[in-house]
Amino acid sequence: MKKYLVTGCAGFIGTNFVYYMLKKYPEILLVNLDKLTYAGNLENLKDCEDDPRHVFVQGDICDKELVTGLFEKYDFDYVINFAAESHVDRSITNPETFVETNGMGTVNLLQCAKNAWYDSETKTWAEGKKYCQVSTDEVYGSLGADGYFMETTPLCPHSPYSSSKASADMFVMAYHDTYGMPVNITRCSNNYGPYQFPEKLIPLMINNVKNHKKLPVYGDGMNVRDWLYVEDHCKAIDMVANGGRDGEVYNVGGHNERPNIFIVKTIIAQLHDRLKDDGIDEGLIQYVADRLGHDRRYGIDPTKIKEELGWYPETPFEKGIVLTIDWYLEHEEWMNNVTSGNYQKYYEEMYKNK
Ligand code: NAD
Ligand code: TDX
Repeated sequence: MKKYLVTGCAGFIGTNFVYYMLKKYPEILLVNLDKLTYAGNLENLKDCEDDPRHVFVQGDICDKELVTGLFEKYDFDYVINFAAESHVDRSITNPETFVETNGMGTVNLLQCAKNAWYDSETKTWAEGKKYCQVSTDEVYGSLGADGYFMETTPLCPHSPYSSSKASADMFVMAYHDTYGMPVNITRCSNNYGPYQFPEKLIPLMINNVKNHKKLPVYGDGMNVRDWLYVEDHCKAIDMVANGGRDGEVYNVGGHNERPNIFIVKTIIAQLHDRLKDDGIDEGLIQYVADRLGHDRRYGIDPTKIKEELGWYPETPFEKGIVLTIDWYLEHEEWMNNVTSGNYQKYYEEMYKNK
């Protein structure tokens, strides 16, 4: 039975990954280490709380003693590091926590994995171990109208978030190049789907549209993101962990580029029709001040993962957005719970000067 340390899996992608893996592998152990920041939500995991294949541990990836103890207890085969501060806007107002979790947290995981897996006397790594870093296309910077990010594209991050993720990627490669640690890095484009915290574009807009709140579109609304349904990302991570070549980076994306305003108008049209609500129309759109340093376009070339591992994005956007809206409509209580309390304060602070 393979044993995984999965971090940050009370958040959006990690939650989806836990369900994906439990469905796929009858025999597996997933030890889920999550600090439960504002973005982590144990309610997400309630459908597997009685499943012995999933063990939840509340804690910080920066905590050396805790992580060392987990390696001693479980003798992991894999580490898959999802844990991160993940919101670009928050990184602009508070960069330090991004350096701590995304930078120092990653280095702590790498060091604990090395201590557990590397025999310094024989200078050998234990068989069958791998460290996987869940990274982002944002480490490559911003594209103009043409071209795509390849794995060979130089790192050129702009925001404090993407800089902290790029720094983490460099440490992962440093552990590979210096100590021979078996590693992979995945760099994925924008995900959407169930359990995404409504600070990110799609769930924020769904929630605002439903409540007839203004829809804050940054700048001219023509920034382009390459949207990927979260389950397709989970599948890619599993394939890379189990079949990726040692020391390689794999880009994950789906040639599914859309300007932000297209996304917002799609959500308006969908909810207008499905809720039969005439209060929902494009008059809700409000163009607001642009995000500082706003990357113009992301576009992934996923040829490598397709050719080497046979991965492809199975969910077209037209289907994925319907599945996503369905999920949020069916999980009104989830949305109410995550948007009560601190969320209101966050929203007022983040959007007051926009
Ligand atoms: P998220 O913000 O929804 O979840 C992050 C999780 O990490 C939360 O459960 C939080 O409690 C936990 N966490 C934060 N700091 C921690 C710490 N110090 N120790 C332990 N746990 C901690 O993020 P997400 O959208 O699910 O993203 C997951 C990963 O995927 C991140 O590494 C992110 O950079 C990467 N990624 C995200 C996207 C996207 O579109 N969301 C795209 C590409 C890559
Ligand atoms: O209110 C908004 N209005 C708006 O116009 C918000 C929240 C966003 N936007 C724009 C900014 C971006 O161009 O929408 C686009 C998407 O924004 P986010 O959802 O914040 O995502 P992004 O900044 O692209 O980063 C995401 O994808 C890559 C994730 O948050 C990262 O964790 C991931 O690495």
